[in-house]
Amino acid sequence: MADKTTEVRLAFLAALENVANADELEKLRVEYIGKKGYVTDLLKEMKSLSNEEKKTFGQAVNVLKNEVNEKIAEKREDLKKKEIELENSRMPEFDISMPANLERGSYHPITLVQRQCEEIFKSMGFTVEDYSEVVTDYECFEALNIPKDHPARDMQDTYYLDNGQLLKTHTSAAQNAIYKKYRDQLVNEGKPIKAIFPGRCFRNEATDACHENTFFQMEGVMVGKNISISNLIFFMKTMLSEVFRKDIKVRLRPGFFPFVEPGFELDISCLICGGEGCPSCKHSGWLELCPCGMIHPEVLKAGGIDPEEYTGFAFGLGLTRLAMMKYGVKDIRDLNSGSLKTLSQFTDDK
Ligand code: FA5
Repeated sequence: MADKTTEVRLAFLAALENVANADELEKLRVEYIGKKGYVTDLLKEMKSLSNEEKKTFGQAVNVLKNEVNEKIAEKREDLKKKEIELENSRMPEFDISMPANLERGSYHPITLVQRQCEEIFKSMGFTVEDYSEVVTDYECFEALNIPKDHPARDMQDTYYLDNGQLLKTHTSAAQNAIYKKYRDQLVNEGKPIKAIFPGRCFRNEATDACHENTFFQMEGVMVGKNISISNLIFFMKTMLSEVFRKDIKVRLRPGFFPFVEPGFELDISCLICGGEGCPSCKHSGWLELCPCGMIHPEVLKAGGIDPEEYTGFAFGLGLTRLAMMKYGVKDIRDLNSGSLKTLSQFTDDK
């Protein structure tokens, strides 16, 4: 009987060596430890054994079952790592001196990261919302706890239209409308609000390697009962590890925004210089990427949501900066240049 266990074990180890992907691994798992698997079948043979033999044989089969489980888990991790390495090696190296590839069109790198982020959040149950670029003062500031004379307005100067409307300075301008759109579902059906809204933003400010007057952000909000900072950190971590598919250094520090309390700045170690300091990160080694925090009660109230009953988090991801970091683009202005030399290099990525 002991021979049989050894036989099954050796056959399993040999088959495991040849497994090339997750589907094959799952097949092997079922073949060995599924209901009708070889290891499970061994137990059926116990009937013919004496009590003493049953004990030793049962133990041996259990040891084998545990080993098969462990080896399958190890292989799963291994395959995942290899898949990520392969994906990273396929990522286009950004090199502005390369000649333009005019044979085919290509997606803009910001579109690529935006779509990737959308997929990540959709898989976690978030809806993707669209919002206008021209908004009212109420949407962009007042509904976000920034009254007319608030000094925080100085941080976000923008372009105004004759009718008093303005080009939105941040995707947070859509928050109020999103709360109003989904509050009935939240209150009547107990369904948490989980939404992201990517969009173009505008600021009247001097440009440099990491600042543009026109750039993209992606806002995300989650509102429900007992939503806490842990939920916020979980979603931020998941998003970054899925986008970069490698270990990156992040830091969370306190940050002030009138529409969150408490508020944080989430920075990532600059991937252009490896954290040494360069023009892309204003020589600090860190890049401000995704401010976030717990939604201020006044903001929830303005959206028709009772802050005594519901809480939520919000974040404002700098999508353009994310594209810079992901593709190694040193100067943000290259992304708005319309230069085919720059943009055609992303043809091969989906
Ligand atoms: C805001 O815009 C807040 N609305 C973010 C927020 C949302 C905070 C929800 C809390 C809760 P900030 O001005 O820091 O914050 O911009 C957010 C991100 O947008 C920055 O970290 C950066 O990645 C990007 N960003 C801001 N200004 C520019 C710019 N001029 N050029 C390129 N990216 C920019």
